[in-house]
Amino acid sequence: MRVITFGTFDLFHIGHVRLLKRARELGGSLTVGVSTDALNVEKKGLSPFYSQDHRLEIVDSLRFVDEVFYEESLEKKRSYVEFYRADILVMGEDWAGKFDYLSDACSVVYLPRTDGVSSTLIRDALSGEKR
Ligand code: C2G
Repeated sequence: MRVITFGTFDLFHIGHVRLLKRARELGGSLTVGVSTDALNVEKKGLSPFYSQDHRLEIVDSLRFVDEVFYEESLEKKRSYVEFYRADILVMGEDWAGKFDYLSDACSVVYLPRTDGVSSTLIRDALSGEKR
């Protein structure tokens, strides 16, 4: 079974590790779509701290990630699922229900997030800190 998941993976942290590890355990290979800087600006109005090249390289270096690519649009999920021949789409539970419309193309699974950590929390904590 081939698994696909998507994310920004900015300020890479333990929640990202656990999500990707659990996603990989659902199948025999894991493909990860790393959202581009432009997609983040467009959808969240926020430029990631790490560039897309660095985010992609970090995710690609993990032993439980087999393949990476740039996710350029949220609306292209179906074509990514088809192109990478994914059997299972994994998303964090913050997206629960949002991708059920793809269940004719693959299984759609939402995994629980890790509590107490996020890129936003790290960003906010560091921006308030004195050097
Ligand atoms: N995650 C987690 N626990 C956390 C933080 C994040 O399990 N404490 C998971 C998210 O649920 C997601 C993945 O890690 O599955 C990547 O998180 P983000 O970088 O925040 O990505 P996101 O903004 O959800 O993805 O098509 C979706 C887009 O690419 C955006």
